[in-house]
Amino acid sequence: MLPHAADAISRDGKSLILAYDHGLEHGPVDFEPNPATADPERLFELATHEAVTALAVQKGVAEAYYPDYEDDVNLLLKLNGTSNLWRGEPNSAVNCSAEYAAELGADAVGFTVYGGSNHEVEMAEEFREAQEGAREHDMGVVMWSYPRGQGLRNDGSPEVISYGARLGLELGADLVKVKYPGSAEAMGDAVKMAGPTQVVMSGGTMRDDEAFLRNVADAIDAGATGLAVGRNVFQRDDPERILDALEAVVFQEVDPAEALAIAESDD
Ligand code: FBP
Repeated sequence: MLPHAADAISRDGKSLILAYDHGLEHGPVDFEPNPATADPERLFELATHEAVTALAVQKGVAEAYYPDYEDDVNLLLKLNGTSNLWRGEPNSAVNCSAEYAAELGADAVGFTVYGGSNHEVEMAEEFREAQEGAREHDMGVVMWSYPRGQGLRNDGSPEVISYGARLGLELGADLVKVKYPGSAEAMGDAVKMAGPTQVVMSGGTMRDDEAFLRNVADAIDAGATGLAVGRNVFQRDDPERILDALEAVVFQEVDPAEALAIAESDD
């Protein structure tokens, strides 16, 4: 396999990114199902699970915790973010530079782009600076490509998600994170649109083991190279167990039911 700029946050061409920017993006409500996860240390510990290829966090969390984990965890540093207290048209404040991300030891940077928002133009310009800065420091670039905003009626439609995947390629992301478009076929279309940019599926809201793992397996079958997941791991009572199952589904392409059996036997 040829080297890819996302290799530093992948294994054998696959990625399992543990996303933990929810304290900013959604607020404390996301930690209610499993209160221990409000403590970033719990997530850094989870990120040492061998299934996890990178942990995505914001600057403040990285500054406070990453020095203790830099040997065991690959860092994907988000460079922008917005709180759920913001009620305006979708936008995301740039709160960290690529240069500072490199100083903190990041392997890759993450950046949200809301195509279709009234702020799309400025977000694309800000992405340019992040992307070129990451190139200068040999860091991978992950785009959270979530088209949404005033101009979009159905931001979960397969067409819009394929367009979001394509924005990743056009703007120079190595990996683009898109919502699951509802079927393997639609995911396959998004993967085609992204070309050499790898596509990972966003975890989304909590659902039961089978339903969640089935979406992941379908996405992988369709050519996605993995997932970036938060709530479907850390909101569970036993996050390690679902990581065991995800490891089997993502890296060994094991069927979800068998993966769950493997996870049970590991307990
Ligand atoms: P989840 O797996 O919990 O959805 O996390 C992935 C993620 O992209 C996070 O990085 C981010 O905080 C959140 O979803 C944003 O989702 P949305 O804006 O759709 O609520």
